[in-house]
Amino acid sequence: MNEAPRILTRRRLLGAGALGAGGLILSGCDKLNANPTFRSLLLEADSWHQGAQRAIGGKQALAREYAVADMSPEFRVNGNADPGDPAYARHAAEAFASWTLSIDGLVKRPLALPMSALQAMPQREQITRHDCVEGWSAIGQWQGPQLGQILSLAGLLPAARYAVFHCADRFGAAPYYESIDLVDAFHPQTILALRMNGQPLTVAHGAPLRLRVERQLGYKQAKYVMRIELRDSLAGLYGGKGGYWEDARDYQWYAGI
Ligand SMILES: Nc1nc2c(c(=O)[nH]1)N[C@H]1C(S)=C(S)[C@@H](COP(=O)(O)O)O[C@H]1N2
Ligand SMILES: [Mo]
Repeated sequence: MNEAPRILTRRRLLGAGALGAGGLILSGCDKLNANPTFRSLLLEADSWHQGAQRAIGGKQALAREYAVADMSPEFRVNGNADPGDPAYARHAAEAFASWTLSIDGLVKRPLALPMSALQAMPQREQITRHDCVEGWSAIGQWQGPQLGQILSLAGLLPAARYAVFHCADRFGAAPYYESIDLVDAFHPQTILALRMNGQPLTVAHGAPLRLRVERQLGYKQAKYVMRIELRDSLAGLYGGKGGYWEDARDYQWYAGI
């Protein structure tokens, strides 16, 4: 795994058959699984071990999706509203044109995905309710590629059990991070949202991309995701509890709603 990450361009993705012409927008739970290119990508992906596949069967219940009319007129900003980091600020100033998302750790092919590649992948759109433990909720629309298809491109090694999201922001000295297991990572509603309510994600809501893992609470919805690391264990990473709030305040790691 000392291999340099591959930059996946739109052309390369098209060559790999990962994308339909022009990319496609999907909504509704299993359209993506019914999509032949996506299915063959998943089936061909040697990323996947049988144990995990079995574990996923029956664990794919969907979070409720809402109609456009249900969308909240205002969606609160919570936690950090800007990473305030110079490298991040430079990327934000150029609309993340030279920024890449890193996928590394227990993968066969470490990747560096530019925005153009993420935007060219099949997109899932979903209107869901975000529930914060601080006692507020908001219904918003999210759009982006499914995390599962990105992990399939990287190819998981058999030991991979968790996806860790490393964020650009911190609280004091502690970086914000979060993690989920592979059941949630390959859940159809788990996306890396590039857009919110029909617009590119703003800095306050987590630009250039944030995790949406819809069956869990607000603090799992990591903003400012810079790097996704595949690990066999959460031990030895920061406080060892799998997330910033889990370490700092003993919040539950599995924040099921
Ligand atoms: N990187 C990062 N992600 C984060 C947070 C944060 O401070 N930093 N706050 C979390 C919490 S507690 C909530 S409720 C939501 C808030 O998302 P919003 O600002 O888009 O409403 O983001 C979550 N993800
Ligand atoms: Mo929250």
